[in-house]
Order: sequence, then C-alpha cells, then structure tokens
Amino acid sequence: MLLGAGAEPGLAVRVGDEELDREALWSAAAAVAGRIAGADAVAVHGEASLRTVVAVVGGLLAGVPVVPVPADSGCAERRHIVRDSGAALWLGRPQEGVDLPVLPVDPSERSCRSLPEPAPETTALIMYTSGTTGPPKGVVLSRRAVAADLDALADAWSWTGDDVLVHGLPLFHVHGLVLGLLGALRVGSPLLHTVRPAPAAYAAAARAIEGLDRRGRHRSGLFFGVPTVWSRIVRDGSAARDLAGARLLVSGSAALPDPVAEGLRAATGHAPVERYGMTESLITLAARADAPRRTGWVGTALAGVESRLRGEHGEPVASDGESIGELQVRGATLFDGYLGLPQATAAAWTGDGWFRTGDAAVRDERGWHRVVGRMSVDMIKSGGYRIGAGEVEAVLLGHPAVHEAAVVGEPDDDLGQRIVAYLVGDGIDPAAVVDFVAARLSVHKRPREVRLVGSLPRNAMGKVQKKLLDGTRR
Ligand code: MLC
Ligand code: AMP
Repeated sequence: MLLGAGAEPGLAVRVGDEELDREALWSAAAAVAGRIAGADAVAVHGEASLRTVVAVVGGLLAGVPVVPVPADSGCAERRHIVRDSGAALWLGRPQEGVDLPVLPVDPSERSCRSLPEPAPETTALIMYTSGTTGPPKGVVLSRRAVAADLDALADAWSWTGDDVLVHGLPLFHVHGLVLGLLGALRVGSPLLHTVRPAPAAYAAAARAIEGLDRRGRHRSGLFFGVPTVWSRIVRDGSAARDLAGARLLVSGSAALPDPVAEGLRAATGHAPVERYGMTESLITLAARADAPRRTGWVGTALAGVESRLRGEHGEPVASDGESIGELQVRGATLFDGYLGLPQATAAAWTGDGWFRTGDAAVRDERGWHRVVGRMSVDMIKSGGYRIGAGEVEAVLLGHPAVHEAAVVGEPDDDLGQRIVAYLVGDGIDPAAVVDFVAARLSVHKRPREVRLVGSLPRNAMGKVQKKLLDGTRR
C-alpha cells in the first residue's frame, strides 16, 4: 500500500484549524476516487487545505495520475500544466484559465468504497518543474519511486508513527507534498500543516504536539523546512526556543548556509540534518539522524540510490572531499521521464544510465556530499523554489515595453537567491513588469528587482554573457 492504509487510527492531517483522522480521510478520498476512476489524469489545485489533501489521496487511491498545480500560478503557467498533462478534471476550487470540468472536493464526504491497490509501476504524480529554457516539464513519478523514496527516508531518519510531522510548505512540490504529506501518511505519523511556513506557526505546532499522545506515549516532533524558513526561525528567537523539544529538524530544497545551521543549533539545541534531491530523482542524499552532524554536508546516498561525480567530458572525479564534478545518481527513486518529451528525457541521462542532476558537488571517501552550486547559471533557487531563467525571460519579452531581457539569480540573505531581471526597452515601469510576470507564471517566479540597462553584454555569437552583468557575483 503506497499510503500505509494499515496505520493506526487517529489524527492523519491537520491543515490550519481543520483536521481529518485516518478513517475520515480515507473515506473522503474514496468518494473522490469513485468519481475520477478511469480518468487519464486529474489536476489538483495545490492550495494548502484539506481539500487538496483529500484530492491527492483520492487520485492515488483511484490509481489516476495526480497533477499538482501551484496555488500561486498565473494563467499561462496553469493553462500549460493542465493542457500538457492531459488532465481530464480539475479537483478543488475553480481557477481562472482552466477549461476543464471542475470536481469540487468535500472533505466531509464519506464513502465506504474500497479500491484495489494500483500496480507499483503506475504513475502516481506528474509534477511540473522548470528547466533552464522553455515552459515547465511534466516529471512522471511512479508509485514505486515514491514508495522507495519514502521508505529510504524513514530508514535514514528513524521516522515512525511516534513522530508528528510539522511543516507549512506548499502542497504542490516534492518537499511539501511527497515528503511532507505522502511521507506522513505512509509512515503513519500525523501531519500538522501550518498553511504558511511562518516561525510563529512552527512554534505553535511544536507546542500542540504535547497534546498528541500515542497510547500514553509522548510523540516527538519532526520538522521540515527550506533554508529560508530556518533562517527566519533563527532570526525570530522565541520561535526557535519552542523547537527545543523537537526530535529532528530537517532542511532541504536549497543550500543551507552554515550560519543558519549554526544559528539553529545555538537557538534550539538541535543541529539540523540536510537532505538533497530533485523533482526528477526525489530525495537521493540525506544525513542520517543517527550520524554525527556535519554542517554544510547534505549526507550520503539513500538506500537503493547510488551516486557518482563526473567531469565536463564525462571523466570520473575523485571522491576526495575537494574535487568538484557533476553529481549523477541512479536507483529506485528516479522518475520515468518528462511527459511527452523523449529528447529531453534522453538528454537527462548519461549513455551508461545515470541521471545528470546538473548540480556541482564534492564527495568524500565516506560517501558524504556537499553541493557547491548549479552547473548552469540559468537555474535559480529562490526560497527553495526552482525557477528557470529562460521561462521568466520569455514572459518578459512578451511585455510590449521590453526589447531584451536577461534573468539571473543574485545572492540574497533571506531567499538564498533573488530573481533579478536586466531589461532593455522603452519606458519600462519596473513594478508593472513584475506584476506582468506574477500574473502569467507563478507569483514566486516574479523578479524581485528590475535593473534597466542600455544594452546586454553579448559574445560574438550574440549570446548574453550573464557573468558580465553588473551586480552578479557568479
Ligand atoms: C507579492 N505578492 C504578489 C506580488 N508580490 N502577488 C501578486 N503579484 C505580485 N507582484 C504576494 C504573494 O502572492 C504572497 O501572498 C505574498 O506576496 C508573499 O510572497 P513572497 O514574498 O513570494 O513569499 P514569502 O513569504 O517570502 O515566501 C518565502 C517562503 C516561500 C519560504 C515561504 O518561498 C516558500 O514557501 N518556499 C518553499 C518552496 C518549496 O517548497 N520548494 C520545494 C521544491 S521541491 P500571500 O497572500 O500568499 O501571502 C524540491 C526538492 C527538494 O526542491 O529537494 O525538496
Ligand atoms: P526541484 O526540482 O525544485 O526539486 O529542485 C532541485 C534542486 O534543488 C536541485 O537540483 C538542487 O539544486 C537544489 N537542492 C535541493 N536540495 C538541496 C540541498 N540540500 N542543498 C543544495 N541544493 C539543494
């Protein structure tokens, strides 16, 4: 069973003030499953709500591929995801720009229908993620890959039903949805979702764990966050103190700056563990809960995963803790390909069957990894969100006042990287351009800063030389 339906009764998920116990969740999801059975795929509005939880679980019970759609997506991105995925129905609150039949989801509905468990090779999720160019690609993830990843993480972190999982991450990406929701359901630990990952909300959830005993035994807290969340918690001293009783703090989705890790240790008494992954590979590397903490290192390969480093021409790179190469992985957690894009899928693998992450890393003799950056300047991580520069540039070029555009990620104390757009044009209103992007792509893909320039530095081939743009430190 992908979702551990055999887990103990009791609280399954609380989102904000609303909650469902396991029986109610399965029963509400079975009602959804009954209505969508046989559909090619269903799109789910990824807002942070019980509706989303019920819709996703319903899709998985029915064996229908679930396509999570970012809750903050603009019309163009939403339309692309819905069309490209072949979704037949929209589950959740209706959204502008979606021309699909809408199936409202009611968490209070009940059905006792039981459905056979779909085969492990069937698609669980189609998750959209940015490349360096073009619109987001649909990453096809099988039930087998999801189950393998969650089991390997449970092993690495000694994650059991005695833990209460707390986070407030978006329910439309791997971190919040696959680990944060499906992980909790598979392992059988209640999830307290805080709607937004705000420091005060994490602190309140930490206090609420006290009231969630398990057969008279104390529950322990497992907390997930992206580095921006941990950095905000460190800055909010009182929230950090409430996390002192947690069992484990986990950081991922972007590099955790050493000062944030150290600040967290000082304020909570806990050094966080890091883990590394991608939408395409799910989580592949993690620091084990029982291993000594190593600030700045993301951990070792999970059970069922292998890793290696390769140089620019495919040559092996030494695992000496210093030499940098492209991180490549293979194993049970990998995706089945980009939906409808055989060439992009083929290009993602090496000739000998390893997935090319596009991340630059070092590995030491003990198999620990440190991620040192991206191989491409066109892949940006801002607040833990992955954003392709090309996708934002294409939208900017659609604005009537913009003639040329170059988008880069610049270092940012809060977001890790912030999106900066260098624009050449006539009478550009920076605020209007930012709104133009936010309304078409996702709000989190909007430039945080616009710099108007007379021209962009280009090489003899006419390609923009992003490394020469003022203000960039790459
Ligand atoms: C601002 N807003 C606008 C706007 N400007 N809306 C429309 N148009 C504009 N021009 C609004 C937003 O809608 C939002 O509203 C509010 O302003 C705040 O926006 P923000 O500044 O972008 O958000 P912020 O609070 O700073 O977000 C920080 C954050 C967020 C950390 C909470 O970045 C986040 O949730 N990150 C998690 C990303 C993640 O989960 N990545 C995992 C990928 S999977 P409102 O109303 O909504 O407040 C992966 C694999 C792995 O990477 O390894 O895990
Ligand atoms: P996404 O596809 O949104 O899942 O983003 C995947 C990318 O996030 C990876 O290719 C990395 O660049 C980055 N990433 C994820 N986890 C970490 C981490 N622990 N440290 C550094 N980068 C990370």
